Amino acid sequence: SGKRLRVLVDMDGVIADFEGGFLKKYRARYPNEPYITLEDRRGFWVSSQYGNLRSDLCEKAISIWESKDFFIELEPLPGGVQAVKEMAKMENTDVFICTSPIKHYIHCPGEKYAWIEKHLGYDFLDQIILTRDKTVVTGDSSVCSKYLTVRLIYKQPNPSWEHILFTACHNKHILPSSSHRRLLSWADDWRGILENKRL
Ligand code: UMP
Repeated sequence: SGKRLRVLVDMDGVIADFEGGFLKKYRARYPNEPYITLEDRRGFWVSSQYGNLRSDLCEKAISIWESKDFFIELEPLPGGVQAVKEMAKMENTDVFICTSPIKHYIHCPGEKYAWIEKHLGYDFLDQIILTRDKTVVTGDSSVCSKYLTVRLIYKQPNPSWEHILFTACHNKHILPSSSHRRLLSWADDWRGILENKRL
């Protein structure tokens, strides 16, 4: 069934609900501060949009994901865990979870490992790639929620993989482009994209 595929699957906004988890904890911690609904989110960086709302809110937003238990308590996004498990069982398919930890490293990297163990199982700990620059990682296909402008600031503009844009609240308004196929959700045809990459 065609060539062997290496698929890089992002965590935040693809299999783990970073945006939903952030908003819930931000509102609980700062009940009297303004917030941005998921409907009104624009741009990958939550901190930038909060900072534009009022400058001190940038730091308040950051305080949420720098807190203990933020990353481990993120809810799985619908269908994501099931899809990744199914993908990993497919013939000639290597699945890696490729995610960028925040630089406030005291909780985040360990909790990302714990999240993978909790939801995907102990053996999946072999499949984790933590990197702040995903372009140094090679693969055929990468499912990620960041969009073009974020890619452009990467140090190497031409990674070896094709970026498949996973629809998230912050990128759903961006028009489709020939260089970025989309997965609307895990109910969308990810199997078809993989088979197409195998040709
Ligand atoms: N992140 C920030 N600031 C934001 C939004 C997200 O630092 O405003 C962090 C959370 C994740 C990382 O650790 O960025 C995104 O990881 P990837 O989705 O690129 O793997």
